Amino acid sequence: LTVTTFGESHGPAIGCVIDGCPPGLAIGADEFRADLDRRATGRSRYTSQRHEADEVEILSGVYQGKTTGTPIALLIRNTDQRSKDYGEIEQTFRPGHADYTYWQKYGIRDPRGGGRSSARETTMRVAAAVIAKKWLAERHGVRVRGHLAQIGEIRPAAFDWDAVEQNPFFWPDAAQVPALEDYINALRKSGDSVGARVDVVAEGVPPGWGEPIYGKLDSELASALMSINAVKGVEIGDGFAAVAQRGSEHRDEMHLDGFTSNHAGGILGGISSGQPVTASIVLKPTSSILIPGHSLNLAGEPVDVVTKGRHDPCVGIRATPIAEAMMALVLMDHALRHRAQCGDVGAVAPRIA
Ligand code: EPS
Repeated sequence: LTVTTFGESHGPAIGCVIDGCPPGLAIGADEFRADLDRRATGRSRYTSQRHEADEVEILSGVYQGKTTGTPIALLIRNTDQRSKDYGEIEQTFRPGHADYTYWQKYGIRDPRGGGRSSARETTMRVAAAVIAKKWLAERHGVRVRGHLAQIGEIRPAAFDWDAVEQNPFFWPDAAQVPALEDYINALRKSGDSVGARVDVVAEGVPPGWGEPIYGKLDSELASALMSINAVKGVEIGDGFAAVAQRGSEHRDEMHLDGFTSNHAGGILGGISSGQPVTASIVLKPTSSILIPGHSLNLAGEPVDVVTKGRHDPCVGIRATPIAEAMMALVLMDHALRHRAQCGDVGAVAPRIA
C-alpha cells in the first residue's frame, strides 16, 4: 500500500492517492466525515479557528460504492484559505518553523501560508486511513484508537476510553476536562503554545506482521509517525522508559492464557507478537505564536517575528486521529505484505493470546 498527498494549505485543494488497496471494499464519501471532523480545525474553541468543510470527493478507484483495486484518488477543496497573517509571514522566518528550512532547500518562498508544512496536510492522511481502518476492521478485526496522554505538564489522573470521544481534547479523564479548558484559555491569552503527547494502540493485530530486518514493523511505524508535521519524538511500547528497566521487568512473560504484560508494544524483532501494538508521539509546541521572537527576514535583516492569524495553541489536541491514521496505514501495508509472502501459512508453534 502506498499513499501520497498533494496540495498546499492555502492552495485550491488538497488530496491523496492510495495505491494497492484490494478490490471489493465498500466505501462511500460519507464515511470520511467522522474522522475528518475529529481532526479538523474550528470544531472547538481550543483549536485554530479556520473553518474548512473538509468535504471528500472520490475521484477514482471506487465504482458503485466499492474499491476497484486501482489507485484511489481523494480530493478536498480548501474553502477558508485566507488568514490574517497572509502577506506578512512570507517576508520573515518564524523561529522554530519549517519556513526557514524550506527556503534553504528550495530557494522559493511560497506565500500560501504554511504550504506543505501546515497541519492541513494531515487531513489527507486521516482521509486515506479511513479506508485502512475499515479494511483492517473488516478483514482482520483490528481496531486502532488513540488519546491525548499529556499536554504540557498535565497527565490524566484516571483512564476511561469512553471519555476520550466526549471532549475536544481526546482526554481519557472526564473530571480533568474543565481544568484543561482553563489551561488552554490561559495559554491562548498569553499568546504562547505548548507541546503534547498522544498514545495510539492497535488491538487485534495477529502475530506475524512485519519484517525481521529491513522494513521492521516498528521502524516503519516510527518513520510514519515521525513524518507527521510537528512530531519530535516517537516511542514504541515502553520506549525511552526502558532505559531504567531490568530485563526481568521489561520482558513480557508468556503463559498458556497469554502474555502477562506488554512492555514491548506488541512488536518483537520487527514482527507483531499478537499483543496490542502501542506507540506514542510527542508534538512540539506550535511555532506560530504571538510572543515576539528574534529572527531574520528574506533580506537577511534581523527582525522580531510575531505570528498573528489562526493558529493552534497546542497542535497535539488535534493529533489523535492523525496518529491513528499513520498506525492504520502502516498496519494495512504490513498485512498485505505478510499475505503476499506467507499467504495463510500460520505459525508452526501454538499462538498465544
Ligand atoms: C496552520 C495554520 C492555520 C491552521 C492550519 C494549520 O491555517 P491558516 O494558515 O490558514 O491560518 O488552521 O490547520 C488547518 C487548516 C488544518 O486543516 O489542519 C499551520 O500553520 O500549521
